[in-house]
Amino acid sequence: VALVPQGGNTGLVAGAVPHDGAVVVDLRALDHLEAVDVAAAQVTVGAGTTLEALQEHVAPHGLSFGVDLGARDSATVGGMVATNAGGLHVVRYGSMRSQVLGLEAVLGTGEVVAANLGGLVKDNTGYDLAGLICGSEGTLGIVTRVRLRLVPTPEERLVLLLGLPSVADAVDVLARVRARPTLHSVELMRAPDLALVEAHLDRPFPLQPLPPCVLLVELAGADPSPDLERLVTELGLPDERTAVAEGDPAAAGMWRWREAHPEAAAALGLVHKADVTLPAGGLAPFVGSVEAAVEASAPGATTLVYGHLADGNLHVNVVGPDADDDRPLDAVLELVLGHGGSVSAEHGIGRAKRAWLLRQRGEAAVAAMRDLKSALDPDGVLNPGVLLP
Ligand code: 2HG
Ligand code: ZN
Repeated sequence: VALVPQGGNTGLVAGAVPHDGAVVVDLRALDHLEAVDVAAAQVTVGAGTTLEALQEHVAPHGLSFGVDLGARDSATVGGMVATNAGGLHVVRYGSMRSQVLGLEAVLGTGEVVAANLGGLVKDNTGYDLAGLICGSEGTLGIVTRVRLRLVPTPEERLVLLLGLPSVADAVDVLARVRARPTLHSVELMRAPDLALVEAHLDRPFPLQPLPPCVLLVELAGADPSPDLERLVTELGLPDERTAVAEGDPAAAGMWRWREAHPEAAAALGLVHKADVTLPAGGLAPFVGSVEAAVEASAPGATTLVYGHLADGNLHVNVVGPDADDDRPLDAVLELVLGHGGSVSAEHGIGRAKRAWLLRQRGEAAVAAMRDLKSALDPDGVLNPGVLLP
């Protein structure tokens, strides 16, 4: 019987959607939290633990989890491992794979594999099974427990909004801040999309009139203020082009503008989603041409572009075309490949992007993936139809 592992059901590439009589394996009941190992700054949790429950569990110890994302109240650790989730702080801590020290998973054979659940930081004894299962989208094993690395909670957190004339200017700012150890996030937003978010949230954005391009920069650490002051002085922007939020509630208020982008798109209708990475040099040309590429195949469509600029990761949301009309997204992904990017940055391949895997990775890599799949799941019962074409 085909099995479809499912966590918080927050995936965006249909990787946890059952088809053809497949049975959903709902993992949310595996939500046990083991004691935090403060000396090692690690914790073991069940796969069904939500990101928010994990964050709340470790916070009293002055520790945080390195991955954060908007769906924190429902996304589960197991799903985040299976999809190698990225989120808001990849520039500082890396994506999910960088946080996973070990895991327990049930393979397609029924065999239970425990890979470094003890959390040894150094263990050079052969293949990295935890790293392999991370990002395998439920096709090699069903994750049941995870040993995670934790990070010290930064003492202070500052969120800065910068209004800029263009995406090229935003990429210049990125070059100025990338080396700062306080850097936690650099997120891109644009005026037309912010206007939609303003309508959705029914309040005005802090910078008026809306600048063509806005960067949200989060700096955190023992004292992030000098880095912030240096950046603001170097950029020499007029006062109405910057806004600063200090501390948690105010910072979360700033983040709301960025996190509400998917909701604002969904309020317009069915959203076609692309989650792509571009090399730094391709970011401005891509943003400059993506709307025209969509318009050519779907006249009148609304295109939102926003994302994690520091990772080269942009989210393109297209509203207007019918559910089964793949042409606008195909145009976006062609453009991405033309710029040397990736058709999936952090959401995975799922069912939605399967047709693109060969183009992205090439025959030899996909053949090696198939060989791994048949070794660990010889009967093909784990999430068939996901990831591999
Ligand atoms: C985000 O960064 C998420 O907001 C979702 O990855 C992006 O819905 C999307 O396209
Ligand atoms: Zn994202």
